[in-house]
This record gives sequence, structure tokens and C-alpha cells, in this order.
Amino acid sequence: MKKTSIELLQADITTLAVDAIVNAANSTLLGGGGVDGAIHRASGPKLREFCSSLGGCSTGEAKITPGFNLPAKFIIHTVGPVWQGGRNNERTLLRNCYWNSLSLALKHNLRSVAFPAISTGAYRFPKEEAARIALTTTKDFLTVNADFFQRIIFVLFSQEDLQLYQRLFREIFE
Ligand code: AR6
Repeated sequence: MKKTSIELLQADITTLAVDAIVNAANSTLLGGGGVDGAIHRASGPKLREFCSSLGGCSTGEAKITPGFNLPAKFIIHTVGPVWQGGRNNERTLLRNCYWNSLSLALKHNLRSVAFPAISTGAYRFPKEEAARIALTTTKDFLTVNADFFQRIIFVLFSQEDLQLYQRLFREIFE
């Protein structure tokens, strides 16, 4: 089988026709601002209705829903840690978000997955460290689950974030 393609893209994640997009949600799973708000708006009201039956989600964990009106088939909702200075297990919890989201995609046979930069907006996780965790966790996951994914896409909203990922990608993957 072909090697996984890891892509860095500046885009609105709600526009991507992939098997699953990942949502940087909060523990209620009932919507909010940022990428979460954009996903709920684009997916439509059935998403909130479905999410209200899930009983919320703990930090670092992930739950799956249909994409409803999105071009993506499914949404994997994960709850990133709120940055509190780094002494509250934030790094491990952010790693868990990526690891558990990829595990859920694998379990549901979803081979193309797009991630936003979890926790780096309202939750204030330092961007460079968060990007490093996103890329190294993915690399580690792929070393133990080789050949499953076709595409893993990191979707960045700003050009500055894209450039940060490009720099770290060269360091971590090449
Ligand atoms: N597509 C891709 N990336 C986006 C989009 C989009 N449409 N919109 C924003 N981003 P944030 P968090 C980027 O705040 O820090 C919500 O209220 C954004 O530029 O969305 O995990 C939830 O309900 C940033 O780089 O998520 C929670 O309460 C990244 O997505 C809380 O915010 C994450 O920013 C979660 O905070």
C-alpha cells in the first residue's frame, strides 16, 4: 500500500471533502466559537441535536458524529486542554487529542482526516509547541499503524500558522 500523504493546507476546514474533519470542541460538545462554531454552522442544526445525546467529552478524548451538511462524511470531536502555564498536564492531553482522534478514524475505517490546530485559539496553547505535538504524535501513530491512512491534512487558518507547520514539518518528517 501507498505511504500516507501528510499535507499542510491554509483553508477553512469546513470546506474539505474528506472522510473526517476533526473539531476542536469543548466538553459539552454543544458548539462554541472558533472552528467549533464554523463546523456547527456548516453542518447544520442536526449536529447539535446528535451531539446532545453523547453526554459530553472529556479533555483529550474524542467522539464521532456524522458530518450532516458538510462535504466531510464524519466529524471527530475532540476537546483540547486549556493552556494554564504547562503544569497541568496540558502537553499529554493535547497529544491524547491527536492520538485518540486518529484511533477513532482507524476504528471507523476513515482513511482521510483533516485536523485544525487544536487548543491554539481560545484555549491559548503556545502555537509552536502545539504544532510540534500535532506532528510528532501523528508521526508516532503512523509508525505503529503504517499503511492505513491515505491522507492526513493539517489545516491552518492563517499564513503564519501554515509557515510554522512547514518549518516544523521539515524538521520532524524529513
Ligand atoms: N478552519 C480551520 N481552522 C480554523 C477555523 C476554520 N474554519 N476557524 C478557526 N480556526 P479555536 P481551541 C483555527 O479557538 O483553541 C471554541 O469556542 C484558529 O485560527 O477554534 O481548541 C470551542 O467551543 C486556531 O488556530 O479552538 C471551545 O470552547 C484553531 O482553529 C474552544 O473554542 C483553534 O482555535 C476551543 O478552543
